[in-house]
Amino acid sequence: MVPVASEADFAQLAELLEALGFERGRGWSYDAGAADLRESAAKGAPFMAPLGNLELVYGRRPAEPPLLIEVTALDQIHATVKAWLINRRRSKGVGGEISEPALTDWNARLFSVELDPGLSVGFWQSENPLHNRPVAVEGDLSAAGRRFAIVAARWNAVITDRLLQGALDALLRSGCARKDIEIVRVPGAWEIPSAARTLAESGRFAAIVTLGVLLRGETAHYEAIYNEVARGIGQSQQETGVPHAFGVLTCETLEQALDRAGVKSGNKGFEAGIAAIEMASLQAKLQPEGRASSASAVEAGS
Ligand code: DLZ
Repeated sequence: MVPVASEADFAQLAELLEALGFERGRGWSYDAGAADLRESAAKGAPFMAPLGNLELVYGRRPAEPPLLIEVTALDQIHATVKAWLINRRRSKGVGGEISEPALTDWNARLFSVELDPGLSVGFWQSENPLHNRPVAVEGDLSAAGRRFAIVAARWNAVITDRLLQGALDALLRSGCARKDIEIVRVPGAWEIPSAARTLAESGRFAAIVTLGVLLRGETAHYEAIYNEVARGIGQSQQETGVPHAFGVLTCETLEQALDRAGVKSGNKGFEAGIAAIEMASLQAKLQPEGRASSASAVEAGS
């Protein structure tokens, strides 16, 4: 923690950070000569970033400028700060200098903003795309070269057809070839697990997308059917090792189901398609040999 030189600097930095979208947290302040005999007034203002880290540095000379903020979209931040400085000059008549982003000697690009002589902030972005990324194995969102099966119920077809369109959209736009998608229609949600299991056991698919709609108001034994469908899909996934994306909606009304099938709040079929793509990729990465057994090229015998 380094104290800011003056109250004016404090205000300027706070204004800049707020303009960049930092969320202001609950601060603190006390007056000079407060009961515990502090000599001067002081205040603190936390600014929160969605993702933060703490970096300890040893063996390097102090950074220049000493206040450095690491960002993930340097050029965008540069444009925003530039616009903020122009606006500030117009509205308050105060200046400020901004440098162009330039390479540093630590494999990063950096620009600095001088709000006042002696009050500078630097913004930087690492040139290494893996810098500060948490170490995690993640699936990619590419469906190219993999086979997928979609099992869609015909019951409530006005909605399941929309879910199917959404799932197809996700697969095709992520690079899956149309020939590598098998669509299977079943009478109702009840029949989804057995068809999904047969497809999974065939070993031909990298992932299965399951789509259906159960309406509480119109379905006798709603809970029993839903539990069995969810259990059956989950069991098929666990016992075959093939990822099954769950796109079976459970809604109170037809209107609510339509909203979730693309009318208002996104398309759950699309979301299920994306989940299947990610899980197919992840599954392949988690194999000891790191490759999918259900790639379409392998299937085609090429
Ligand atoms: C019978 C029935 C009912 C009442 N409701 C639904 C529903 O809301 N959504 C759905 O997908 N299927 C429904 N079904 C059909 C059953 O899932 C199943 O297809 C039939 O009972 C035949 O086995």
